[in-house]
Amino acid sequence: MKDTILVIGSSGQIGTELVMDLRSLFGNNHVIASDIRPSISKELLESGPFEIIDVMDQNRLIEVVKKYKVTQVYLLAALLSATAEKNIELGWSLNMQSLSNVLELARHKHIKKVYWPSSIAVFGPTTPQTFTPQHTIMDPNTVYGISKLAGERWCQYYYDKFDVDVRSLRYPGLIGWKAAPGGGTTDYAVHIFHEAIKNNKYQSFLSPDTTLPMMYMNDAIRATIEIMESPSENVKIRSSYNIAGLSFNPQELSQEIKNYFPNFEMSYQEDYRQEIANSWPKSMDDSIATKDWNWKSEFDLKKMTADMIKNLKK
Ligand code: AKB
Repeated sequence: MKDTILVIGSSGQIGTELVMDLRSLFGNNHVIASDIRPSISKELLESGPFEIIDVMDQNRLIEVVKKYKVTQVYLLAALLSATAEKNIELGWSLNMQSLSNVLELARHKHIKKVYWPSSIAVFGPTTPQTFTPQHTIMDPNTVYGISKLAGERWCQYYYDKFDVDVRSLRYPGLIGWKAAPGGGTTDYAVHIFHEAIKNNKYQSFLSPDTTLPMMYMNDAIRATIEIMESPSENVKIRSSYNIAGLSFNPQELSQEIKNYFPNFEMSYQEDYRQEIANSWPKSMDDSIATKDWNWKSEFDLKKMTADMIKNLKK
């Protein structure tokens, strides 16, 4: 039997792209998009099923899973780092309850497989910041990071105790042109492209030398589908895998953009997000993902910038 996939949080930055790629692999009617708000992507709404779901409502989740005979869930709904710092109770409850609801669906055999994203935010100020290892100190000091670390432990727990087939990646900052990011500390790396094209200038809320791990969306979607499609025995880590793409700071990104817009002006005005960024790694060691399921990123700064500008200009 062919798998049927439910993507929860499909109107966001990752979901918008992931749904379309999954639909081309599994067939349009085998990938159900869902979100608490409608998608702004016409392509997504017209190419296959879409359901309004509040992920906190377990009965509604079960109803949709039964309606479409869903076998896999990709849970993307979450409050990201910057937004969660502004609303700590909602950040904690949404990020934890949504995961718990989906893991429970799997424990009670309504579904067979779960994808849930973690983040580089699981690391904290005393984690080694360069080439951060898979297994190291984890002392997150943001609500988002704390919820992601707790979520990783829950994933491992459900795998160990109930044999739930859950898979996860620690996403770095994600950069794509199809949909806007929503409330993260790494969002500047998307906004800068839009502003460069529209206004030829950008004010960064992170300092020029704030290096963070980042990844182009094409790589992130490929990594997500690759880990979900890997044979179960290759997925040896059931908390979450480090994955690496590229690392850069606002100054380096603005230099690269200047190759396309020579008069581009960059200014800097740090805000509360600087402190969040300061607590995160600068680069990641993803050698275990490479060893276990053959992960390798393809986009460097030059290739990513060229692709972003080409597509946004259209
Ligand atoms: C954020 O900035 O909150 C996210 C993340 C790194 O998980 N992009």
